[in-house]
Amino acid sequence: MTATGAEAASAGSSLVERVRAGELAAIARLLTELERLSPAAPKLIAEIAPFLGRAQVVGFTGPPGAGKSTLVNAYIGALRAAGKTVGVIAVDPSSPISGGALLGDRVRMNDHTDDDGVFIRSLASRGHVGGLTPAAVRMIDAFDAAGKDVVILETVGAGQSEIDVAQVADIRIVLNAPGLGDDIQAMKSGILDIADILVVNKADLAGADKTFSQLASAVALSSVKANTPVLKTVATKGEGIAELVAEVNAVAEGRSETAETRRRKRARRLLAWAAADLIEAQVRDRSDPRIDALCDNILNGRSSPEEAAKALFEAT
Ligand SMILES: Nc1nc2c(ncn2[C@@H]2O[C@H](COP(=O)(O)OP(=O)(O)OP(=O)(O)O)[C@@H](O)[C@H]2O)c(=O)[nH]1
Ligand SMILES: [Mg+2]
Repeated sequence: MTATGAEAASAGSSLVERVRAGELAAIARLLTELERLSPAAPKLIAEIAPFLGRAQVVGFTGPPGAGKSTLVNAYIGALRAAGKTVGVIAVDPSSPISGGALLGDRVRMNDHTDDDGVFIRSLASRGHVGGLTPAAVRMIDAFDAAGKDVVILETVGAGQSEIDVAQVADIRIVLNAPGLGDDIQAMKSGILDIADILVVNKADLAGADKTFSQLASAVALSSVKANTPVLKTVATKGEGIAELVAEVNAVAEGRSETAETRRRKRARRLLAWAAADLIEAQVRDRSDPRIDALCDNILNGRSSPEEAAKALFEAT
């Protein structure tokens, strides 16, 4: 095997040094180590820690085939034009509906495959030590350490684990499109609630106005934040992308959080989920007279489940 110039130059450097120098093979390796939480991962995580906290994480979530990858492709174009480097994590839904999405995502983001400023990585939605969301967060950190200005997360808003992943984005774009099993009722409940920006993609198709007014009324009626913008895009033609970039910037400026705060928020979310899982398992399975007594209280109407849970939590 012959070493390339970059490899020869970096022989002897640590993996993280090579990542910092922008070596693509090193970035790929770091992503893999952190994704799998390999034996080397804890040391790598410690090594990259000083370099973290710059990247902005933008999530694109929506039903299969809504045009997420096509929109991401166009959005990357706008970011590159503004001189920003980009890492993409495309969570493969492994769903029967959009089977082959892994390949599909790559094809739709094809404009950027020869650009060293864009690194696209697929993430299988199953089989991660400790869960999909922590794996995605570690990969965000890997891209952050590699100096990517923006990390894009593409997830299908289909199952709970994908909605969880979508939630770790700093700015969440939820898109829908006409002609996907009809209306927004088809969107998994909970997905609209996480939106910072709503997008009706495929605005060139008949039915786009209907989708738009459904989303607009969802904003007016539901738990979606009342001032959530609703935009129209035609991802295939790049229409509406400048407006989308402007909205993302407006949301980011409105928050005025530091990147460090955003990282802490992500960590807290992971902790909350892990704690919820742990408590669930313990309350469900552990043999404990205190838990039995609380169950009795619920059964005989002395306390609501919420009150019993509070009593349990406060006692621990
Ligand atoms: N007419 C029209 N078609 C679009 C538009 N955006 C995307 N498409 C098409 O919609 C299809 C699905 O696009 P994708 O970008 O792969 O959608 P996706 O949401 O990433 O799909 P999955 O990753 O499989 O969930 C493709 O054939 C696109 O060319 C648009 O604005 N207008
Ligand atoms: Mg896609």
